[in-house]
Amino acid sequence: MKKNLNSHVENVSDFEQKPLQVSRRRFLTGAGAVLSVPLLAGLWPKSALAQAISQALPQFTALRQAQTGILTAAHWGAFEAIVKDGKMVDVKAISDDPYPNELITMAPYQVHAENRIKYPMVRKGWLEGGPANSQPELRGRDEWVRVSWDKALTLVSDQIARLQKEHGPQSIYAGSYGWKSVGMLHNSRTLLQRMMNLSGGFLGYAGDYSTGAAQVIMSHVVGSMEVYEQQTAWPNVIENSQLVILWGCNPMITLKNSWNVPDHVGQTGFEALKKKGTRIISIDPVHNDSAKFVNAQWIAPRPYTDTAMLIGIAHTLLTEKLHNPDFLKTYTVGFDKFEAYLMGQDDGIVKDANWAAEVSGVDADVLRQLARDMAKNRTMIMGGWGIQRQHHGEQQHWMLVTVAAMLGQIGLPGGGFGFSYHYSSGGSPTAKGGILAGISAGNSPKNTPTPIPVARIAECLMNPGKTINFNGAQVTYPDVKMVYVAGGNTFHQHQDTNALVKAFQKPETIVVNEPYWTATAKHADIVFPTTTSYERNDLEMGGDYSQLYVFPMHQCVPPQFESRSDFDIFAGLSEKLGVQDAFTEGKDETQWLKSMYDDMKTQARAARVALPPFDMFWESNNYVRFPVPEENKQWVRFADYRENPLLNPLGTPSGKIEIYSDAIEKMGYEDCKGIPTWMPPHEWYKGPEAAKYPLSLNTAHPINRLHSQLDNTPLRKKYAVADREAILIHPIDAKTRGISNGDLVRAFNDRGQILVGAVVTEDVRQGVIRISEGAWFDPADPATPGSLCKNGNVNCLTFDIGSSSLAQGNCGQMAQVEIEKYQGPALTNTAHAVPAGA
Ligand SMILES: Nc1nc2c(c(=O)[nH]1)N[C@H]1C(S)=C(S)[C@@H](COP(=O)(O)OP(=O)(O)OC[C@H]3O[C@@H](n4cnc5c(=O)[nH]c(N)nc54)[C@H](O)[C@@H]3O)O[C@H]1N2
Ligand SMILES: Nc1nc2c(c(=O)[nH]1)N[C@H]1C(S)=C(S)[C@@H](COP(=O)(O)OP(=O)(O)OC[C@H]3O[C@@H](n4cnc5c(=O)[nH]c(N)nc54)[C@H](O)[C@@H]3O)O[C@H]1N2
Ligand SMILES: [Mo]
Repeated sequence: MKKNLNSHVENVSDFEQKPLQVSRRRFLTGAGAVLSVPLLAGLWPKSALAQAISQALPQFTALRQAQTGILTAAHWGAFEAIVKDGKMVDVKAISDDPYPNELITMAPYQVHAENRIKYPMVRKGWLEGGPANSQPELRGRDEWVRVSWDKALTLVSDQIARLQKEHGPQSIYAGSYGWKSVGMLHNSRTLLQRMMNLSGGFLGYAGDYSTGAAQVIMSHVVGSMEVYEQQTAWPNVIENSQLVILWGCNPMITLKNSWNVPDHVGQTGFEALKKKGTRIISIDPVHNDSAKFVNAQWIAPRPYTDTAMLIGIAHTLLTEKLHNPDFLKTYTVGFDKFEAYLMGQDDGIVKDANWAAEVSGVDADVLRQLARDMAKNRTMIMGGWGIQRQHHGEQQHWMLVTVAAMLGQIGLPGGGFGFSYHYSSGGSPTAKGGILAGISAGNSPKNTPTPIPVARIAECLMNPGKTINFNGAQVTYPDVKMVYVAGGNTFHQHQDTNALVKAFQKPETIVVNEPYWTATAKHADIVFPTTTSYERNDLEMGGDYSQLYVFPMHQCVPPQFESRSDFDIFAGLSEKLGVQDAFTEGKDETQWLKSMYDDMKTQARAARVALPPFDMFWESNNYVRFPVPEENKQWVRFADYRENPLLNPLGTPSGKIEIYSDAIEKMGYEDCKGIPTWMPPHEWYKGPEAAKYPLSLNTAHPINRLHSQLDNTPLRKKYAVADREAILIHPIDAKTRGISNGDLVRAFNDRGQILVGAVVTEDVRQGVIRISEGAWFDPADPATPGSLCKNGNVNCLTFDIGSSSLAQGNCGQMAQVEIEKYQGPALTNTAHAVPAGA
């Protein structure tokens, strides 16, 4: 079976296509597509092609008779947009979405949001002083000046050309991490990098915010990033798993959105487990929605202590002889070293269930029973990623694999572990057809600098010349003079926002492409107004792992105000930099889409799946759903390794699962050793900081948003409390502080303070507070560092250090905090307001 795309890394491919003419006018009027049904009807069932297509894709002809709107798609699903008088007014989910996501109903509000950036804008200080005298301390509170497109493009291209010449590509950070919108052509980040590669290169990043720690440690332990791999297929899990452990995993929420267009098959898997009555245990400091949905048993540890829990479980497995020595011998290396650690041979500390209970706050008996239940049953451990977005976050997934290896069920039907059941429908069986390749970033020039770990950006800006460890290598931070963001929201994604404010005062020039006045846009010098995906034509796959659908994304409404697509913006900059032909390859939007489609069609033909010609596909206002081969429905991760470890070795140095990694041991890091190890985190309930800040923070991904996306829509009414981001507080913690449901609360520590609205609930463990990531940063007084964020951006409270010398992942899911009832003056939330002059 084909290996899956790494869903965070664009499928990079180059293709030479003969541009074919499709009428541009027809292309732009997506609504006209509805009229073309007779064309299809005329073709069917006469020609051989039509017969081949209807055989391979029965859905393409059978579905979508009663079309009402314009078919498009988003991270939250595919839908038809209803447009009246040039305005998007409503949406309708496609009929075969098994779990339509309410977030699609926000599309009209995305297009017509009040805080759209309307025109190219330049910050006054920068416009008057230029990059050398721009008064960078005014970023985030300066006035804005409207300029023409030509002027804005010239200002930016002049800086790119000058910096390339005077300081080289390392002076321009154009990594631009972020979730942008779906679409294989209008991929803002790739387009930015394409333009930069053609005009001299740029400083990029390594890793991501999602799985920074896990993806690096897993490469050493199982030989691949693992977190973005296809999982044992759902039908196989439903049939064979007797016990499912959700370890820091909230799939019914996180499956709502995907990197590509979601197929929402994952939710049907959990629903099937629930119907069958499969036993499920959720291990999470929060009684999350998934645990409630599947009626799971809830075990609530102290946050950030999962590694200790797992070590305690390992001790029970070993001492009660519940482990599988044959599996460990054949398929793993280094268990003896881990065993010595468990038994305390070096440090004199026996790490049994009692020891783990003392660290994690979970009863030793519960841990012992958990070990026994896991050993007795066919057990699938589904690990989420919040547990690795932590200091020493590498250890959690390493320990999950170690416990799974001790159980010896890896590679068996319904057994082992899976780190992507909660993400983009891992386990949704892979279809057979073609895969769309997006536009590529092209080749990097020879003098391209070494990328920095993505979450070290603020430290990099503050410390040019500093060298850090990173996965056995060293990275030296260059002197960054320009930051270019397209498709990400740095002021949401990054930890320790108040430190970021300072770091963002370092570069000479900051450029942002954005549809909205986010905090990142507000902290820039030059802002290009960008279209939403509903204002342009594109194509996208549906189902990241399943590759089940190909969706057309028809333009629904014209570009709003003076906004332009990222493609047009970078084509414009390329023109000024003299590389326009190489950037566009002489193709317009239509020609790009047709060439991508044709390339995929060729692949599909090789897989014996006939596709309609591009024009017909586009005009049908329909999507393609590829067939799913029966054998893929029973696919088992690691089955081939289990069957023949010599023929199918893992990509690790030993070819086996590495419970001990010689490669890591030799790196000699204090904060990531050769075996999985419990190390107290930077901040936690037993650390010295807990005296002042006793509450442990949980920053889970929001139920009704994608990160910061959609915070500026009416969906907010569903989750905002007193018009701020919600904070979940245990009744006892609330009572001792005199806080009631609905109260305004100030949450604070030494790094920052935020205003949030209280939800008093027993759904959180005592001593834990939850504030979801993604509320837009809105400082009460932008001139005073660390002033109260009026909207509740949780990253004002988190700290900005790497997970360890190994992965340098972010630690967004932890911090010690105190809260109090807010007694200060009434404060208007201005997070979604437009700045002065705009
Ligand atoms: N404390 C804490 N912090 C976290 C996390 C956590 O768990 N806790 N999670 C982390 C994780 S896993 C992630 S992935 C990051 C996510 O961080 P981001 O990916 O930065 O978050 P988004 O809110 O999706 O930001 C995307 C931005 O792109 C813009 N955009 C959308 N479409 C387009 C387009 O077509 N063109 C352009 N130019 N812009 C567009 C949107 O308006 C939005 O501002 O956050 C990380 N931060
Ligand atoms: N609705 C929605 N879906 C999304 C996203 C979104 O923003 N909104 N973002 C997408 C992205 S980019 C990503 S990376 C994934 C994120 O997927 P995850 O990283 O798995 O999601 P989180 O919500 O951060 O964490 C999952 C669970 O871990 C728990 N948890 C946190 N800390 C601990 C701990 O110390 N111990 C234990 N045992 N549990 C803990 C949280 O309470 C939460 O219920 O989701 C994707 N899906
Ligand atoms: Mo993520």
